[in-house]
Formats: sequence, C-alpha cells, structure tokens
Amino acid sequence: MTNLSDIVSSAYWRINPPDADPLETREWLEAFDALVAAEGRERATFLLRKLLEHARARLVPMPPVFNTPYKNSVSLAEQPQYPGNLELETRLSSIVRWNALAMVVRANRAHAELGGHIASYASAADLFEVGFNHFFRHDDLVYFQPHSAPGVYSRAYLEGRLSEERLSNYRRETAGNGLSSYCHPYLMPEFWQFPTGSMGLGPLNAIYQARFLRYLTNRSLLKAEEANPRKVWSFVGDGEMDEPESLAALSLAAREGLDNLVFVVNCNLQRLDGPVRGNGSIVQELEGLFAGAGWNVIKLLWGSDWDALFARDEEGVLLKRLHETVDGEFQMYAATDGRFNREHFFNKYPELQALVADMSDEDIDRLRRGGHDPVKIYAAYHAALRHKGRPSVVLAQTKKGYGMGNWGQGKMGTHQQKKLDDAALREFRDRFALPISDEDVAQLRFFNPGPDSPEIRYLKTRREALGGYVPVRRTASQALRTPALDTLGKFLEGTGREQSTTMVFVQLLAQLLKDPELGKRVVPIVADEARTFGMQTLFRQSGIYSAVGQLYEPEDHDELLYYREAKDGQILEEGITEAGALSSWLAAATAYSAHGTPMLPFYIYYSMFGFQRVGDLIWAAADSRSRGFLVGGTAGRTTLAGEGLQHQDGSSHLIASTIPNCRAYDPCFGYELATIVQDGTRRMLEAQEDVFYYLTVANENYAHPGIPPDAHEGILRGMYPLRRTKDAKLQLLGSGPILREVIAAADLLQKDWSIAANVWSVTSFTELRRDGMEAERARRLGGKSESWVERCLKGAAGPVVAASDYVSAVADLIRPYVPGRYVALGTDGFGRSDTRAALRDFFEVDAKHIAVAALAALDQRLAADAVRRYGVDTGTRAPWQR
Ligand SMILES: Cc1ncc(C[n+]2csc(CCOP(=O)(O)OP(=O)(O)O)c2C)c(N)n1
Ligand SMILES: [Mg+2]
Repeated sequence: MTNLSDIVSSAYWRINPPDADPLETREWLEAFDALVAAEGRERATFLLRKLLEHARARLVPMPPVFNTPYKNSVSLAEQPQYPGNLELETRLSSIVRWNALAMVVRANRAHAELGGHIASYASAADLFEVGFNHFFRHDDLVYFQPHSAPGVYSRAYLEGRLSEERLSNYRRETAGNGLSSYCHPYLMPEFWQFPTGSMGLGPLNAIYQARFLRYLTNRSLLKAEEANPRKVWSFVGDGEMDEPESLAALSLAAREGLDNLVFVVNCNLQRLDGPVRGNGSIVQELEGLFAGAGWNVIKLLWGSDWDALFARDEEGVLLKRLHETVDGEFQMYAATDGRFNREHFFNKYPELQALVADMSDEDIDRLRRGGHDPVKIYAAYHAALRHKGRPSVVLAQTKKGYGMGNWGQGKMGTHQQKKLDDAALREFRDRFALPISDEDVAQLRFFNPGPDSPEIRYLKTRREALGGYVPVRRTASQALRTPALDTLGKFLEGTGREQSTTMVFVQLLAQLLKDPELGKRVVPIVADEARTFGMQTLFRQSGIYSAVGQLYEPEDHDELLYYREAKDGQILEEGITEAGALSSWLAAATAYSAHGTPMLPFYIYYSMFGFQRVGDLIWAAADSRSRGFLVGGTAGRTTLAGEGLQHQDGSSHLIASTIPNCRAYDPCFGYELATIVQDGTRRMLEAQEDVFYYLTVANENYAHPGIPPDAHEGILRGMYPLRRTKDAKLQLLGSGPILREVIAAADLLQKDWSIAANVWSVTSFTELRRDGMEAERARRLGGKSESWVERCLKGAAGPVVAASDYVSAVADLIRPYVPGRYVALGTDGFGRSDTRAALRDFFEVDAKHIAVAALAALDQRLAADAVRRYGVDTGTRAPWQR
C-alpha cells in the first residue's frame, strides 16, 4: 500500500528527479554561472529561452516552469539593509498585538455573543507593521484582511486616532461610538476605505481599483506620477484565495501591466475549519497560478535565522525535506515546540539532523517563518515595489495564531479562539515582553506608552514621513454642477417615434457625455453587451479604454462607428465579467472619495445578471457609499420575450429594495427616465448624497408622451397620476412597460364595461415603500405624517389594482399604505421564451388579465363574465406552479 508521504515524495521527485550524473550537472551549472558573470542576466535569459525553444524542437519534454524551490525569492545577497529601528518596531508591534487581543477578549468576557478574531491578526501583524512603518503612503489604497481589523484599530489607538472608549466598544456600534467588526466604510466613513468582509471581493476590487487609477491617469483626470506612483495593496488570506472572485481578474492585472498593485497573501496555511491544503502546498499552488497568469511572484517563506541553514545545506537535503512536507504537517510543526520539530522534521535525515546539531530546542523553536521577520518582509515588499511592468504578489508564510502558545498557534480551532484565561494572557505578555503588570493583564487594560515615549514618537515620525495615517477615508469632494432639467428638453417633450427606454437611455448618456462640465466624468461600463443595448454608436464618439491604444486596424475601420480603442478611451468594455464590470463601477462610483475626483459611472447590463449574479458586490458598493447609476437592461420578465428562463428578470427590484442607499426605479416613459437621471446626478454630484441608483430599462418599442404638468415630484417620489376622471370607480397602478398594459386595461374597462378608472404610473414601488415605512413609524412614535401613497390615494374611489413586470411581491411592498382593497399582480414563476403577448398572457399581466382582476375587485360576478368574454383559461395551474 502506498502511504501519503510516498505519494507526496513521488510528486516531488517527478518535478525534481534524482541526479543521475552530478559531475556533469555541475559542469553545466558552472558554465552557466560563467556566462552570467561575463555577459549578464539578460543574456542568460535570452540563452535559456533559446535552449527551451531548441528542446521543444527536439521533442524534449519541458519541466514545469511555474514553480520555484520552497524558499525565499529574494536571496540574502539581494536583501536590502533594513532602514528602521528594529528594537523599537518590535516593541511597538508587541503593544499593537496586546491591545488587539485585549480588545477582543474584553468584548467577549462582557458579552460572549459579540465574537471577534485574534488568530488572523496574530499571523498578519508583522506584515501590516512593516507596511505601516515603511511602505503604506497616506494616499496609497490598502485593502486589509477583514478578520485582522482588530490590529488596525489597535494601531490607530496608538496613533491617537481612536480613543480607549471606542476600543472598549469593539463590535458595539448601535450607540454610535463603537468599532465595526470588519472594514465597513458605511459604518466608519472616516476610517475604512474598502469593505472586505465578504471574502474574495477585496482582491477583485483591488485589481479593478489599480486599473481604474490607470484609467484616470491615462484620461488626464489624475496627474501622472512618474517618480513615485500611488500603490494599491491587497492583503488576502490563503483560504480566501479559494473564492472564485479572488482569482477572477488575475490575468487582467497582468495584461494591463498593473505594477501599481501588490497582493500580499497571508499564507498561514489555515482557514476557519482546518488547513487550506492539508495534503499539498498552498504556496506552491498559488505560485503556479499567479506566475501562470503573468504576475511577479515573491515567495517570503523563511526568516533570517534560516539563512545559515540554507547556506550550509549544500546537498539540498533541507529543501528536499521542505518539499516533501505537506501543509498539514507544517501546521503541526507550528503547533508544537522545538523538540517536536527536531524529532519529526530535522531528524528524518542524518544530514538534516547534523545541520541543526548545534542548535538547542529553544533555538529551533525560535526559527521564524518569513512573514514574521520584518527584515525579510521589508526585502519582499521592496522587491515588489521595484518590479516594473507587472503586478506583484508576495506569498508570505506565517503561523496562524502566532504567539498564542498552546491555546492558539497552529491549533485547528484557532480561528475562533477568543476566550483566554489569565494564565494564557500572562504567557502572551511574557512571550512579547510587554511591560504590563499581572493586575493589568487580568483586567485586560489597554497599554499605551504615552505620546512622549520613544515608541509613539517613532511611530508618528514614520507616519509623517509617509504622508499621514492609513486608513483614512475622505467623505466629500468638490461638488459638480449638474445640467438643469430643461437641458434635457427633448426627452421631456415626448416623441411619436416608437423606441425603447434603452434607446432613450443611450441618447441621454450620449448627451451627458457631451456636457461641457460633466461629460469627461461620465464612465460608461459594459460587460460585452454594448451592441445588445444599441450602444455601439458610442464606440467612435467616446472610444473604448485600452492601456495600449489600438495596435490593430479594426475589421470595421471603414465604417462610421467603428470599434475604436484608445488610451484615453472613455468606455470601459470589460468583456464577459459582470463581477469585473461591477468592480470597475465601484471604483468609479467611489472615486470622489479614493481620489477626490468625482465620476459618474453608468454600468448597463442584462438586469438578470446584476442583483442576482453579483448581488454581493452591489452590497459591497453600498457599504462603500458608491455614487453612480446601475442600469438593468432588457429588464422585465415578459418584456425581454425570447430569451427565456435564465435571462428574464422578475426579481431585481425586490432585491434592490433591501439595500438602504439604493434608489431603484422602473420607468416606462422617456421623460420619467430623464427626470430620474437628472435628479440622481444632482443628488450624487451636487448635493453629494451617498446614494446610488438602479434603473431598469427595457427593449420594447413604443411612443413616448410628453411630461404631464406637475408630474415632476411624483416621478421622483414613486407615483403620479396619468389619467384622472371624476367618475372613476377604481384605481389602476402600473410600472415599467406593464404601465402600458394597465392603460390598455383602463380602455377595456371603459369600452366593454363602461367603468372609468384612474391610471397611475408607479416609477418606484421601493421608494414608495420606504416613504410609507417612514410615515408609519413617525405615527407609531406619536408624530403626524402621511405617506406619498396615502396622499395620492386619499379619497380615491374603489379598489386599487397594481401590476408590474416583476414578482407580485414588488407591487405588494406598498400594501400597508393603500387604503381599501388592494390587488397586486406580477410575474411570479420561471421565465420562459415566447412572444411578449404570449408571456403577458401566461403571467396574467396583460390588459385583459388586469381588467379581470379589476372587475373581480369590484364585483366577482362581473369577473365571471369577463373571464368568459376574454377567453381566460381557468383550468391551468398558476404561472408560478408551471
Ligand atoms: C464570502 C465569505 N465566506 C465566508 C466567510 C467566513 N470566514 C471568515 S474568515 C474565514 C477563514 C479565513 O481564512 P483565510 O482566508 O485563510 O484567512 P486567515 O484568517 O487564515 O488569515 C471564513 C471562512 C466570509 N467572511 N466571507
Ligand atoms: Mg489562512
């Protein structure tokens, strides 16, 4: 039977087969060394390439080239001098570690339900501290690992930016003086810049952030910084790298040559439940992935005290031993002491046993992994920043729960460890040589050496040298003047020409792009659907952004509206990645904060592939206080017609309603759309409100009337009257394209039943709902208030029937505020392909079904007549059961 270590060793030897003729090998290597010495590295690389080509031609199989040995990429010879005061920095990092730990343990002693994490920051502390002391410039954009937030708070406390009171209120936010669990710009708008709590989104967003920084520079909206460009840093967990989003844009980052981007993957080899790759090596796997995608990979695996061991390991036995050790074993070595490590790791081979013969068990215990040695960390970051032309990733090996001793380091359950007894806390204090009394340890008192201590003076000097603190979030930027509504006159006048709201939207966008002040700030974004929405007209006008311009003559170059790519192109054509396009939108929608440069992004996409597909990214955008427009195209379950089940959207408005700062509208007519876009632009860019807009536009062509007098307020608040007569017997409400079915139903009622109905256009059930909730709450608390729905329908005769192209729950949102009988119709069930007419019949939202519903609400007997008259099939099951 083969055991695990045989499998692993054989895998190792497949990559590194035994040397059949060491003498010959040495001769080749010496010749190569001589070449490098005489003619330089570039020439050596050239010859290697030639050799590989030659081997390929001779049909000699290639060795795997994306993996390097399990040791540091930066050799001792290349290592720069450490520029800081290591003694002070060590003391500082120990203090930060203590306060972070005390904060979490204290919160949980008082209220066990609060939760929190210690082990993640314990592994990341040195990676962060070297960044804070030497690398993170004030204007850099740093995405922090969310579960390490306690460490960032703890540092801000020493910096004097967070009070002791706030630290004491960790995870107690409702009173307004607490600290968020993770990085939440919404809840701590002056502190956190990027929400990373939902893992995988941080690394993805960071890539598009770095790309958007380039976009702004290439379009001359930001100054180019040749000498010392701003950097985007993304700290990611090794377990987090399993999220598809973490990997989704690696190739984009390399393709765009984003050398303003540095990933640091904290390879503590563990995630929440257990090892990330117990039976393999996460570092080697990630190295292959990143290198294959075209990144510069820097392995930061071993601390300085390993240098001597590697130097003495002439036969490569140490390296062999490291390669045959799977991560599950490395975790075990992290959780055990020097003696165990000697017995099980080093004593396996006599050569290794000899290598550490002069080291005590304590010495072995103190051997540090690379991510815990500031000198090695500095060398890795330094190499990353100097690398030109490609993004860099630092794969930093650490121990999860570093310094947490028997109750944490390398332990299987360490991720959730947050309750430590006094003995464990004293052990921690001793381990990090903290000058804290037993009494203070028992009380979990925060430790601050005071503003005049060498530690705090050093820390402040370092931050001053780097331009200021990190993280800091800017909440406002310059206010921009937005075009007045009358400049959109042609959209308000109406047109007899039949067109879709999508077409109206594209015309509106084209006009905004030409606006003298705003035009350059508009960012049209598509995920390979510009033609779907008839936006190819913008290709020529605005150009498609490409960092390298256009290196080919486009196939359609002789056409007027050819596919034009340009370095200063304005459109972000992302290709088929809704997650990527949404990340670009997020970067643009927060540029007012990240860069002090307000932008106006419009991301238009198949509405089904928005809230449903990338809903969590939209949630993160909301947390980020985004300002911009999301435009769900070809929207509505029956309006999209032929595309069928996975394309027809009947739910996005329901999901949109759950996001507090999202203003969602489902307009039917061009003037509604123009009114909403104009006011939205004003609110976001001029009044600087932290809201964003979701608009659905559809592809059904029809004529658009002019704006009725006095409709402006109602359009924005969510409903307004379209038709009103004194003798109306009931009220019909419709939204989006289904409004036209509602109008047709009113005509049927008049023609066939002599019943007059008022017709209301509902632009936003979700805004009406919010307004209703507010009024209801005010009344509940003793005030006086009337909702917009109540105000509109006060004194209106008869029952109210509403219909939309979304599930009936959307229209149902306003039920509590509708006086009298209310019937909500919608498109519940699975979408399917057919004509619009057939689909609206199927989902029972066409004119005749709306008329039947209205009659049934008035008088059931009338409805029975109508069912017969209109040939409604009563035998089939409901659409949501089919
Ligand atoms: C999308 C998502 N899924 C799950 C979680 C819950 N979660 C938080 S931390 C964690 C483990 C993190 O492991 P790793 O990325 O290796 O980071 P480490 O704490 O080890 O540094 C999990 C599963 C989350 N925050 N986000
Ligand atoms: Mg991990």
